Amino acid sequence: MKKSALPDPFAAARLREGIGHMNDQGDPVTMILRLKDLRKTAHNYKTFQSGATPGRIVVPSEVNIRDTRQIPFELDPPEHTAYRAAVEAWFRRPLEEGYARALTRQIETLVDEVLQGDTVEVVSAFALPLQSRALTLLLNIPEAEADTWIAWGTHVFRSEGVALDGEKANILYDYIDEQIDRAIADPGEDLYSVLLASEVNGKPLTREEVRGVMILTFAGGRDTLINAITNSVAYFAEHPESLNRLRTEPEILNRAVEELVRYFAPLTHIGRVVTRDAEVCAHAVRADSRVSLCWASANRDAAAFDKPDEIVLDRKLNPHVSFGFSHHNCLGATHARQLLRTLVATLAEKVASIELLDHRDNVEDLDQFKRKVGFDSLTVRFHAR
Ligand code: EMZ
Repeated sequence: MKKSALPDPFAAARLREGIGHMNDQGDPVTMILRLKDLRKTAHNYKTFQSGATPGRIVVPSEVNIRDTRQIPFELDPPEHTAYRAAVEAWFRRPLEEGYARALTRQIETLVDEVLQGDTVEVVSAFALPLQSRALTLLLNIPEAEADTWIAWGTHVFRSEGVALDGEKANILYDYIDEQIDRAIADPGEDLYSVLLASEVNGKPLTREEVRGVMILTFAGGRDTLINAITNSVAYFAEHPESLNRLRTEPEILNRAVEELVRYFAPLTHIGRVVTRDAEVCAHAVRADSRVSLCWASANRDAAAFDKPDEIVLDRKLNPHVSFGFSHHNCLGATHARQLLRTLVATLAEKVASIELLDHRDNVEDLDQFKRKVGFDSLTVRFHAR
């Protein structure tokens, strides 16, 4: 098997029962594995809610390390609709020409850097700086700020050996508080200031709500993008023919990125809390229990995808759910897509081949399932064209 492959650990259970079980810190999760059931559940926010105790819809649950509600992620309609509308335009800025240009410059600079160097550890010396520098564009603040975030490491809530590290989370919360204070004292054109000046239903966002949007912005797009970037580099290392193809057929770029994102499913699943006794895929679930929408499994559902375990670079019909589904579809998706398209185009343009030298897999333990989601480390050598 190729080192860049992400096997599908859900295949048998998806076919057999359509659900899986995970005991997350004593608060079990029924995982929904088929695309059709997942879509139905995602639509039904009255029975399967996001607006539960903050942190409880995340798997692993973050209830012990977080009190702040992430917005709009941990809200249901109609509240969700109003908050989402208030932030939507800002998160579409990646489509603006100036933004795209700045992103291209960042990515070209970094790719030129790694082409100069000898060996590169992709997670810490490529994916993390790339994700962090690009985030300064999303926040509209100076690029130098990325150095602070790079020093935090790849995940804001996790550290080596500790899945949920409360002390590490506090670094982020304190940082965001300081930044909010700064924006109150000296408002600018950055996301903090824009949120502080925003209104929902005729009322300004509270400080706690601004924190909620900012925590989501930092946490939601961090390890997910790092996984997507690192997995892409590993894939192109083992598939130089795909890099070549993207060079000669640039028109397939958007499809290729969607397909990589489908296959990688950088976020395995997200939960919902059940509000009344109900059923998923003909299995009973009790009120106040948890279910999860397993994007990673649904993306390999043979009922929806031809050759689900293969990367078909120009896949035409691709209803993947890597960015979620229904009203909660990923707020950062425009940014993520723009970043990945620019990255893939830049690699195709500048890189002849990538030598994969060493790797350590990042495998999530989901009790019944072990899922490789990416790499803890990936050492490569980039060769210029
Ligand atoms: C939450 C989540 C959002 C959570 C779209 O996903 O991402 C996770 O990485 C964070 O830990 O808090 O933001």
